[in-house]
Amino acid sequence: MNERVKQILSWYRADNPGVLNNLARMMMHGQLANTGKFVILPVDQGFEHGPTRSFAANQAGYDPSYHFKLAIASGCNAYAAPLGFLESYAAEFAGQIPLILKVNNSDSIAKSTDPCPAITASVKDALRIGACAIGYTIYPGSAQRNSMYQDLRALIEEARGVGLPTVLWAYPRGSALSKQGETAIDVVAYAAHISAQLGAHLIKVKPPQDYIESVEAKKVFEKYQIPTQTLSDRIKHVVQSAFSGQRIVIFSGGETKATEDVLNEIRQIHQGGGFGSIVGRNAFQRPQDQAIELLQSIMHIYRE
Ligand code: FBP
Repeated sequence: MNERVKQILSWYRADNPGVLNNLARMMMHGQLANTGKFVILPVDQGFEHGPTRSFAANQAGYDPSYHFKLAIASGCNAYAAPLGFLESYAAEFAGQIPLILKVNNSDSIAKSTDPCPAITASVKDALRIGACAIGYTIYPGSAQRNSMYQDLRALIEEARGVGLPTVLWAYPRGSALSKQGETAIDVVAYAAHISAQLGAHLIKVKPPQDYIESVEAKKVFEKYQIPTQTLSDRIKHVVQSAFSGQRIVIFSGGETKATEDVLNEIRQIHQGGGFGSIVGRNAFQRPQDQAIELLQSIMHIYRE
């Protein structure tokens, strides 16, 4: 284990050896092993957006085994999904890829202005399938955010008690925010900070835009001339907001786009000090060979 991985683990010194071991398991796996960088495959979009929107583009993706194979073949650090997908093939692929069990999820059939995901799996399920972490989504900005934070507090306590770290999807949305505000730099940085305060071990946010939602925050950005023009500037601010870079912050891929657009974004995330990416649709909606090639090009950038 190299010094960088040891340094990252040292930031989690309040945690027990089980949590540290599971963080190390993810950091020592796949093409980015021993770099302190992450590329994770998340496949909860079937639940979140529906199967047709998620898998019609590459119909192999309807099969849960496909995503295990994709994460393994491309050399990801981990594969994250809801209980159904994971438990159906966890035994077959045991020991081949670290798993992150998403323990809450929300569907988009009932559109809600103030969403609140349901708890859909337990810490016990995570242990039973051999997962190395639980995953949980919060929606800062939703009128229901406090119940998400409170449920999370109990889950983190339970997961930590049995040596499992928590990966937090921090996606600002809800009636307190404009649509643009969901990815505003001030809001994303704030969400990353709340996540760190709540005890998240890995924090996942969307790449922020050059837009400031809050009038009060705008004054401060201006007063201290905090740069927000380039994506790498904004990534830097988000990473700093999560305990001065002492929490692992990774960035999501978003809707499927051209390969060069994905790679340009990754270069800027890397330049800004991001710890990696969690790329779903841009991977599994491409044919398998192209998906592996793209994921490996992303890993190549993070290794530079
Ligand atoms: P993508 O790379 O496909 O954007 O996946 C990242 C992710 O966080 C998924 O885990 C999740 O299903 C999706 O984004 C949610 O996106 P949104 O809430 O914006 O619909």
